[in-house]
Amino acid sequence: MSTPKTFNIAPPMVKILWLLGVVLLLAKNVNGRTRHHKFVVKSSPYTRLCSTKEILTVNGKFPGPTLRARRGDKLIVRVYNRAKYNITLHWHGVKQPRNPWSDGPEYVTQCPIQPGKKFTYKIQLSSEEGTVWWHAHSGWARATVHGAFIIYPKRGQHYPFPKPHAEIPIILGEWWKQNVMEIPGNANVTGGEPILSNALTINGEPGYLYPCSKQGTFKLMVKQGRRYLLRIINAVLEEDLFFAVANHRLTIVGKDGCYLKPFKTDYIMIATGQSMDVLLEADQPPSQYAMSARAYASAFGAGFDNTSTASIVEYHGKYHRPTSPHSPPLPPYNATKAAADFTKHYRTLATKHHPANVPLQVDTHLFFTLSVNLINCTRDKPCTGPLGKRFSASVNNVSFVTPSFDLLQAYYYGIKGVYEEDFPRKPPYEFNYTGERLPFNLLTPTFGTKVMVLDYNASVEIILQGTNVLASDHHPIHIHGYSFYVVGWGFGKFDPKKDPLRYNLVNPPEETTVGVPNNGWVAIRFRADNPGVWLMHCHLERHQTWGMGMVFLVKNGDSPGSRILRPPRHLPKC
Ligand SMILES: *[C@@H]1O[C@H](CO)[C@@H](O)[C@H](O)[C@H]1NC(C)=O
Ligand SMILES: *[C@@H]1O[C@H](CO)[C@@H](O)[C@H](O)[C@H]1NC(C)=O
Ligand SMILES: *[C@@H]1O[C@H](CO)[C@@H](O)[C@H](O)[C@H]1NC(C)=O
Ligand SMILES: *[C@@H]1O[C@H](CO)[C@@H](O)[C@H](O)[C@H]1NC(C)=O
Ligand SMILES: *[C@@H]1O[C@H](CO)[C@@H](O)[C@H](O)[C@H]1NC(C)=O
Ligand SMILES: *[C@@H]1O[C@H](CO)[C@@H](O)[C@H](O)[C@H]1NC(C)=O
Ligand SMILES: *[C@@H]1O[C@H](CO)[C@@H](O)[C@H](O)[C@H]1NC(C)=O
Ligand SMILES: *[C@@H]1O[C@H](CO)[C@@H](O)[C@H](O)[C@H]1NC(C)=O
Ligand SMILES: [Cu+2]
Repeated sequence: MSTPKTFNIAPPMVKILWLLGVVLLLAKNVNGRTRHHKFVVKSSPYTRLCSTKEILTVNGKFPGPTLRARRGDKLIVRVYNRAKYNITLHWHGVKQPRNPWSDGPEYVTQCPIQPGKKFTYKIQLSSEEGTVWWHAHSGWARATVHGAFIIYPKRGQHYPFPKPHAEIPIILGEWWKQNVMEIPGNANVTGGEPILSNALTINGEPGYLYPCSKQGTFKLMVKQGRRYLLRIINAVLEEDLFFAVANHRLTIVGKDGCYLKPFKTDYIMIATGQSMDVLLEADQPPSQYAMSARAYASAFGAGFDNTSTASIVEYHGKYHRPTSPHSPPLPPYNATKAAADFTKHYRTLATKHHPANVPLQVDTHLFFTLSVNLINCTRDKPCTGPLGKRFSASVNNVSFVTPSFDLLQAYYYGIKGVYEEDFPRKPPYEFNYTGERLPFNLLTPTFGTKVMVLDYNASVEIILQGTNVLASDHHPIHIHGYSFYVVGWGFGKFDPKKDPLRYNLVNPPEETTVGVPNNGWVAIRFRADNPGVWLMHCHLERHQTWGMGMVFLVKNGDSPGSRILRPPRHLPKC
């Protein structure tokens, strides 16, 4: 500093460095930070319900590690498969603009990572904010290979709701005493229902209502007068869930990585695949209160896990602990009305900072029926499904056949014979979709690996129509690569004349997994501005396994910024 030399050189250098700093800072603000993670998929022992099993984990944890990022950040996740099963990972609720290569569903966007191999996922966040999650998208591995993915507002930005004192991921899961990886194969031999789980879990713990499981029950310690943000994820394979905290009202502020207009409720219905941001005010007399979940299972005659999981919200302080925590009343398992009474409150914020960009003009009208089907058994013995038949499921009467080579590479490299482009825009026959005693000849679907081609930037409306073909059910439908606005819903058969008149085009909720009501329909809208190959499927694992899925192939646009990115090097091989 004192020598003339330094004195002469320092000011311009400082200026340059300062400018460089500003430029870097700006670049950082625009592009977000890049965060690196290492995920090792392996087998780990798990002891609950008086029995020990090996389960698949990431980094030895169940649930797996929580990812944290800010809006617009990029995450690089290196995945090492040290398990004996094929694995892929999916970032549920993340749009992956122009980059289906890192989306994850096996044989749709990639070949699986085989045992001993590795693959690096690049996750570019865009408009997501709130809670999303990640899970395996291969076989039934997602039962234990999953975790929370929390996306905070950009630096300097705030939540559009009162600041919580603390934030707690609440991951609702499911556990089988049997090796879950063998369940779909075993069920496919008989053609019947897959075996039911033995427990539901909260943050990996079945909780004190199950035998030998009291120890380890998840406990949330709270201070009276404080506010907590629960980031609730339904990672269960086979059940939609009712969830409540005894004596406490909950305020819903977000869903699927999009904010909602806050509303209060005594319970929530969270479908499998969904995530919710929920405020809990610790405003009750100090005590222990159960936080509990059980199935919402609306299909007539179908089996479901009829157990309840519970954890504890415990107030700090000196007081007499009750012998057992207060327990919340939860709606009965078949309470479709209670489910609808909850979901009907969803509205997006539609503010300057969180606008609702609902497509008002539609150029691509699609109508998709969702059915559970039966097919003839080809074994010597009758199958164990209804009427001695084999279960199947379909969208527009097409049961999705998973190929043995991924659709994305087939598309990108022009490999013929992997898929067909004739997925129907509407069902082959119009019938009284939700009627009773439908004719038997509607039961059998057709089979195929069919995609629906969409033009880049098409303005799409899809009516998702549940049917009563074998039995009606509530279907949580998830679309990869997109979020969409749920502009309408109802029970019964969609009426194209009357129902659109009641659409909410002002502040409909923006979702990535929508519950199609039992024997009902939803209308969703989105702009097809993300080129690539994107799966749409029911998130009830058995329905997906039976074929309730289809694939969108969204074409490239004209500008370089509207084409899919080049494939990464070292894609897994089939
Ligand atoms: C399920 O069983 C059917 C009939 O036996 C067979 O054609 C099909 O390949 C099996 N699917 C799987 C995924 O094992
Ligand atoms: C569910 O379990 C309860 C007892 O916990 C029982 O009363 C009820 O009948 C069961 N319901 C079904 C549909 O299995
Ligand atoms: C729910 O199931 C019970 C029997 O378990 C039945 O009495 C009731 O009618 C059902 N409710 C609905 C809405 O289906
Ligand atoms: C299924 O089996 C029934 C009874 O054996 C037969 O009448 C029917 O034609 C079969 N359907 C198909 C699609 O093969
Ligand atoms: C369709 O099914 C519903 C429910 O069973 C029934 O009320 C209605 O009359 C049926 N409509 C026609 C046209 O058959
Ligand atoms: C589905 O397609 C099969 C085969 O063409 C047909 O028999 C059946 O009636 C169709 N079902 C519906 C619901 O369209
Ligand atoms: C997509 O369509 C909208 C509405 O027509 C238009 O405003 C927008 O410029 C289009 N975007 C691209 C990239 O073509
Ligand atoms: C794992 O993936 C490879 C490549 O696609 C495939 O050949 C193999 O059958 C898969 N293994 C299992 C158990 O599905
Ligand atoms: Cu379903």
